[in-house]
Amino acid sequence: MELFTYFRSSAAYRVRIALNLKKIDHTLTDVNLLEGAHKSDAYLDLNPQGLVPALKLDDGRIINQSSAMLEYLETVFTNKPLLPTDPFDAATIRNWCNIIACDIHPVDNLRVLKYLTGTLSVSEDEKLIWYHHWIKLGFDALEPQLKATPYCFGDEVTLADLYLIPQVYNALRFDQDMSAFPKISNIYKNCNQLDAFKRASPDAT
Ligand SMILES: N[C@@H](CCC(=O)N[C@@H](CS)C(=O)NCC(=O)O)C(=O)O
Repeated sequence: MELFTYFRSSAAYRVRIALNLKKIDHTLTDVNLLEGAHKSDAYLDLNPQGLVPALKLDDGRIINQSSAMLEYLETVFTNKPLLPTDPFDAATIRNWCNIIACDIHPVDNLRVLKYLTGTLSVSEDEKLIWYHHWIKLGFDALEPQLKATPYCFGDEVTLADLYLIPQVYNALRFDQDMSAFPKISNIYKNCNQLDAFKRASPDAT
């Protein structure tokens, strides 16, 4: 399959980790967000929202939205499960994923930050205050819940780790103070020891 990706896209980073963990044969095609490649007619044919990532299956069908991609990969490629079989445990992990995917990432996304500084003429300092506020609110909720032994839910990597690590990478890039989040910081360190996470990192792609 082919993943349309941008190295710093947190949503694409989640899917890159899954493709690596599940050892799925794939290629990465760069969509340069800074050059506006996601707004080209060719890319809008793939993803009408003009957002990265998009996943093209081997038969040419396209999946948009990283959560839908991860659900598809989890259903079809069962060699490395990323959710436990217990329904309550799986719901707990999805809860953590959604804190990141629904409540942190959308308000700190590139287009939102650009809207703040462009259309609303917010200063760079105020933009950072906005960014740090929403990250802190989400991480405050996650920190007491996560196990960090050594991953989010225990000794197996789960979907929660695939959402958390890209969000922490992004937070560090924006100089987030992580001192109140020792468990999140440990999970970040532990996951980044794993080859699948290393190869998916913006630093490696
Ligand atoms: N909910 C979407 C979010 C996708 C998204 O926001 N992608 C960002 C990069 S992480 C993007 O393409 N941003 C382009 C822009 O903001 O202009 C998903 O999970 O796929």
